[in-house]
Amino acid sequence: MITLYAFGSAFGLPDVSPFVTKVETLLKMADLEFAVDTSGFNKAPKGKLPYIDDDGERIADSTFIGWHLEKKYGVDFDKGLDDEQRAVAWAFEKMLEDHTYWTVLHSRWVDDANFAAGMAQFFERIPLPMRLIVPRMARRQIKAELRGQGMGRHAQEEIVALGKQSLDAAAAFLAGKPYMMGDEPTGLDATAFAFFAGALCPLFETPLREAAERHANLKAYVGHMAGRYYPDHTEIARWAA
Ligand SMILES: N[C@@H](CCC(=O)N[C@@H](CS)C(=O)NCC(=O)O)C(=O)O
Repeated sequence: MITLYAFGSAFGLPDVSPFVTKVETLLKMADLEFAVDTSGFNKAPKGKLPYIDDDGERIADSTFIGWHLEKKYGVDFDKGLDDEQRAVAWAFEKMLEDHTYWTVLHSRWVDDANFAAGMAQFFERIPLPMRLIVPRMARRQIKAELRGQGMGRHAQEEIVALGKQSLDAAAAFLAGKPYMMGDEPTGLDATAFAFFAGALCPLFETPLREAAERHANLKAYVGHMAGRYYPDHTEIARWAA
């Protein structure tokens, strides 16, 4: 039995974390049965979500989870791709996860209005008295991580310009195709869907959302990925319309 440790659905997104959504989508792509548990953050092996428990084996980090599923269940998320295409898929995946991610994180956590509308509301789920302490602590920690990674040292307009460049690049690469790598979904689509849906989330007032909304193909892609893997999440389909 596989258990996916997640934060939980919010803001109309399957999960607040794009990395959790990525893993959930990979599990759906692999047609594997799994349960979602939103109470595992305190026991996360690497202090982050997602991680999974697969019959007693714990695997942390979305990339290692993907590799584990491929190895244990004989899945190839990049089936049909040649070596060059696999290299391109890897590069796009890591652009979104290790670069674009920080621009999205900045827009959700540093901007006061977005924090109040988003994460501050999410933390309302935490029981008292932790609810009074955790949001401020978490925000301070995220700001420190943004600074440590380097993105947080840039001016707001510079961060937006970097995020926009990634979204434009992804939309240009997607042009004329139903999925990122062609006619069939591959592992990259789990990441791309998670990040594009997060960027399009209307709750957050950010130039990154405007940049994503300008790409009709990116919106349509989020719509048909949601229809295929999250038919019950009708809100995403609305943003994509
Ligand atoms: N490289 C990790 C990234 C996971 C990650 O950054 N998770 C964030 C949420 S989006 C997290 O758990 N943050 C909590 C923290 O840093 O305290 C993966 O691919 O799974």
